[in-house]
Amino acid sequence: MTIEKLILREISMRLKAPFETSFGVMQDRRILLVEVVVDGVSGWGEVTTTESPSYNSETTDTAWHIISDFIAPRLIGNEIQNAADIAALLTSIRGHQMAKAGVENAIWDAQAQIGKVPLAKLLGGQLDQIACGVSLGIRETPDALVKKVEEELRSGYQRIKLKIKPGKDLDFVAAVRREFPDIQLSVDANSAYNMKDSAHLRKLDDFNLLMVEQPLQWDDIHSHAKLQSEIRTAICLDECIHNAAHALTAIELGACRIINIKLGRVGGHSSARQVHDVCQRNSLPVWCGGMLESGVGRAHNIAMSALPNFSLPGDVSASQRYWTEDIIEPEVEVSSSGTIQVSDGSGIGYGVKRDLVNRLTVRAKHWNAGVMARA
Ligand code: OSB
Ligand code: MG
Repeated sequence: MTIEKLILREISMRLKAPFETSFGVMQDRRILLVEVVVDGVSGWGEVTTTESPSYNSETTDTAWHIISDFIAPRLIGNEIQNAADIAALLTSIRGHQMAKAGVENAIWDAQAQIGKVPLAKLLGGQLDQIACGVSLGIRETPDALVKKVEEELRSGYQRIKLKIKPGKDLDFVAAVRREFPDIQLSVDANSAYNMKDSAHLRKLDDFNLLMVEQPLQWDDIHSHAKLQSEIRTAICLDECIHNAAHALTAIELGACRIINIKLGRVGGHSSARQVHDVCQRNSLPVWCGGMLESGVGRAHNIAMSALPNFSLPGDVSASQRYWTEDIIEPEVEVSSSGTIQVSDGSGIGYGVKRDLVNRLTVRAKHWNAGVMARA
């Protein structure tokens, strides 16, 4: 396969409602889309950075820089056998997993289309439905949160995750648990606590939570191992895990009992599959995390979630929860039992609405094999 063209676009999309985490509020998303043309076929990927370096060290602008100045020039015109070979071509670029993932995933989509197979199948996926949960941003009051949970449960979602931060934690979790004693409930701190808070975090043990996600520093696996030995609630690592070696480190240290896999954070489908496999070999369940993606990233998340060890509901929910109009057709829909059907169309299995993407585009750059980059 020849990588003939690469088109990098920044689109601007406004979330229906602001989303608050311990590191800040997001609403106006700046999303990079990558389109590759491989053997005449267009494949699409999404760069899942946030606008500021608050979730991890990348931003929309660092990804634009790394793709423009390093990844696109390195790949354009290359002959490859398999999208799984892309990561090896990019090892001289340290870090920047989200930038790499956006490009690698677009090539996976193209390869699946060339082979006329669903991307989920090309990746080794076996599930034809995936289980869905929702991630709820921090609210003003416990009452407001309880109302939101009720609404999401009515839609059928199988697991509710609450964002927490110091000062907005135990009361909120207690209120939701009191109202809904039997639901699958978890919390996500996005690195808002440290080991001095361990006695406080131990109080979460009262609420029969499925997990507490990434309570401690974004890059500190060792402290999570200490904390896990002091609390009963299962720790799930998100921010800390960038590749399969990190996953193995966390497992061997006892730093978590569950891992959340995000395609962007680990650098694309091939690395995600390696993380999945390490967890499966060690009997750790995984689930698919979300980064408030547009439909393109969401479609990739669905394809990945068909792998067999995705045994817990993911943060992959309906397009409609995020966007007035999503950029794919059909939009992602969730059944009344909280599942998404894995598409059996080829590639990501959803069409990209080019007219809408063009209207949302604020900047674009093209590379053609044999021709210099054009703005
Ligand atoms: O930690 O899972 C997270 C959104 C942005 C950054 C980090 C996270 C999140 C979410 C949103 O929880 C999940 C979703 O896409 O619905
Ligand atoms: Mg998280």
